[in-house]
Amino acid sequence: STSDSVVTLLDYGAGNVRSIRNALRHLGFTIKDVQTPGDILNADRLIFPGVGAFSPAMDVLNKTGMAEALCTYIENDRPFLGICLGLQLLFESSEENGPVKGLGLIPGIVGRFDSSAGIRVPHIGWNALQVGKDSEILDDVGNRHVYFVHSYRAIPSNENKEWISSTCNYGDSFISSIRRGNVHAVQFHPEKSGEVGLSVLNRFLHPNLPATQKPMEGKASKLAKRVIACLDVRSNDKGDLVVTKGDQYDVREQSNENEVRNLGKPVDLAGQYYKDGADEISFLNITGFRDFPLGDLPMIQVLRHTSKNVFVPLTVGGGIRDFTDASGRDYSSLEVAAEYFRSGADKISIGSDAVYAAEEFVKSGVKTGKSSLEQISRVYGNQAVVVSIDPRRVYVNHPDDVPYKVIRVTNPGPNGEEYAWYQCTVSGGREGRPIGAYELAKAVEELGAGEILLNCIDCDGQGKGFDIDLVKLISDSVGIPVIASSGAGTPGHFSEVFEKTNASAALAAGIFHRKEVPIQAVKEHLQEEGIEVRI
Ligand code: 1PR
Repeated sequence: STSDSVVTLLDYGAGNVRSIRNALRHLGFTIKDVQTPGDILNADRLIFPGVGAFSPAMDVLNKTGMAEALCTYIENDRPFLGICLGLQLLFESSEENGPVKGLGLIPGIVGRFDSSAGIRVPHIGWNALQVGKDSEILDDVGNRHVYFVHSYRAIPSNENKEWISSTCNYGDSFISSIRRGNVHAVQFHPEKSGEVGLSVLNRFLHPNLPATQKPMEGKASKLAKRVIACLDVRSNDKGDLVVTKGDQYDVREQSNENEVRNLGKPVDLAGQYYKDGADEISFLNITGFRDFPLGDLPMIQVLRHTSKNVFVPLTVGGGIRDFTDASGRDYSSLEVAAEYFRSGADKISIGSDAVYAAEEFVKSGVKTGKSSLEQISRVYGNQAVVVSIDPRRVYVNHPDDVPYKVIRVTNPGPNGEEYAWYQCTVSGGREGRPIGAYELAKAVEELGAGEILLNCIDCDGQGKGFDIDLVKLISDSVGIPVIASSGAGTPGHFSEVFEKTNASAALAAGIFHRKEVPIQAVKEHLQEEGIEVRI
């Protein structure tokens, strides 16, 4: 019957569940949305991708009567799959802005990761599981990594141990999945975990699928270092949206025509990088500072199309700020971000606007709560907000020459200068601002950034390696993950940045676009060097 290919989805409207919809469609299922508690009780199989924060989610579930329906459905052992917050809500309570009462089906309290344990919070990225027996939907996972993004987690105890089907190590051991009968829930995102993640969904949707291989028990691992492919996107002079690439941010050819360099089509390249094993894909709308992204719908289209076939995290940046269009209509940065999330982005990245917000904050010491960064982070969580920094190296002779954090550089400047600071810029490097990358990184962490994308204008497109001094400075100064960017030319540059700094991820553009180094070669090199990566 047709109901064999229908899956009921509980989407209470808190954010992006587009990826899960795309993944379910990709697996050949049609989606029936829950409108009433009765739809839950009548479902043949129910997926609950919790989105947003614990407390507002519980409020909605309680107010609509869905909480009770969910409890009944689960107590009746009906096929259920909770994802991320959809796992956490099954527990007794959460410390997230709480304590807040949960559905209370599983004993235990959901608490925050302890960042004093020397780990970065949020837990963002690919980690392996210790899979127990009878996990069923994890049968194809084995040693392979799955994608997590969360700041809160439930921990194993004597009271909940019979629910646990896998655990994961991050600082301590936390519950990465539960299973009892037909009821499953996972802390990771199967819809963002590539082919392995799709297999988890597929096994939930087809419970009697024979094991293709002997189920492997995963072993303890560390969070993998991520390799990210970045697509700088803009319209060329003919008006086509292209992937371009700068040379120290200059994206025009050094020819008479002075054209915008064209390295391919955004959707095609993103699809290719997904197949090649990119752990994440970033789109930067590099003229977003002057073209309003909602007026310029192509970026939204790029996200919509890409997210249909690409099942790893997608970040989009460029032009996220308050804006008044030609007709006088005001848009808030939150609306711009919301549209990006709705179109398939998992994270948004803020450049220029975060610099202004950080300058204000450093000056006044007051969090107004009004900056784009603060607002988007409050609504979508800090794991969804990346701040992209575009610093330029400025050499100085003495550490106290400027009122910014100065470091001793590994390679002296052109006049033998032994020190430098890193000046932040806005508008794609066109304007230097009175704030350093160090001061900015500390400030945006305070204001709610969940991750830093650390570019370096001097190194961009040079292929001579990452700016190790800069990446070390920033990754040692903040507790959120730092993505090293700009300058990758060889696989060795990736191992260098991971061996010498605390970067959590490394991003490259030119070498991938020009097909000089395949992503797989980078991964294999890192693995040979003993660095944990997702293969
Ligand atoms: O200010 O919020 O509108 O955001 C604009 C965004 O666009 C920022 O994230 C900013 O970094 C980016 N951007 C603006 N202009 C450029 C440019 O190149 N002219 N690109 C630009 C950012 C750096 C990386 C590049 C790495 C790796 N470019 O995206 O991919 O440097 O390159 P490589 O591996 O080839 O060395 P807002």
